[in-house]
Amino acid sequence: MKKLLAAAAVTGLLVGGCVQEPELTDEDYIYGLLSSSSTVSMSPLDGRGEQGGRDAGLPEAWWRELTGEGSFSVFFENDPSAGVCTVTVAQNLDAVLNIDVVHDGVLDPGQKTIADFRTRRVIVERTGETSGPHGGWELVSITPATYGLRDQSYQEVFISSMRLYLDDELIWECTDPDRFYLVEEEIPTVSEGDFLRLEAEAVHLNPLYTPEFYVYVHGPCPTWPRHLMYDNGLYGDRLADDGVYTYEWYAEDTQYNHRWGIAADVIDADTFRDQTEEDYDSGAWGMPLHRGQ
Ligand SMILES: [Ca+2]
Ligand SMILES: [Ca+2]
Ligand SMILES: [Ca+2]
Repeated sequence: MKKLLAAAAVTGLLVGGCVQEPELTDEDYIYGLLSSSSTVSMSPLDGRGEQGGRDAGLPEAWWRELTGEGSFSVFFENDPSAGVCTVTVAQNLDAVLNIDVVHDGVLDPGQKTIADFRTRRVIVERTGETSGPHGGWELVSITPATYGLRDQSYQEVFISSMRLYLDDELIWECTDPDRFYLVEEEIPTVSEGDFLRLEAEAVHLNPLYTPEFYVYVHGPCPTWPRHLMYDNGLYGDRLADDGVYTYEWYAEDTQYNHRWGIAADVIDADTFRDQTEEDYDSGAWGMPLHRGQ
């Protein structure tokens, strides 16, 4: 049966080359541009991190494992015939949280279900020739990607700010995930070896524990693409207990198959208390980075 299907697919391709191609609409071109763009794509944040960590109360090990990514959806916020269009892109993310809370040197994780939704808004413009790639449509600006639970009524933890410093100079910040950044001029450039500091804040709508949550950075970090951020006045954190979580490091290419980008990721302390309850709660913001020399 599989062979028959494959043969039919090849035949279809051959026939397709002989018939007149249907004319592509602006919507088709924009979908093609956005779905193939590494700037627009949104990482599943499934990179591994250092195990344990310095703080008590953390699992012995945890990582997300992707089980399925929904189709890449685009929602047009206005008619592209004007030549400028704002588009929301969205993708479901199905995964499991592998989590081992028993500190015994034996990796024996439980699993919690992750049903997340990722979204980002973009502005595209028809700046080139309509005969060019993607019908002349180009990506002009993007918002950060926001990650959250598909059932938003259960989400209690959210990232509320991110600031990225290079050599102690602020190179990118966000306090509103609906803010647009020009792709050419406003996406920060990071090279291997750069001295970086990420600061992030988060909120908990219904805190039960102290700490309320844990904050992680995903990016070109040392050895692992994910690290715990600190609000203890150490490891680059400027002020203890001010709600600003910090990680400071020299950029390294440890993202394996992931693109060059950075994210702040908050996980509810309740999620980390055990490895059995279906209580996964997390939110994140992510931005691509330009890769320097
Ligand atoms: Ca264990
Ligand atoms: Ca702090
Ligand atoms: Ca729990």
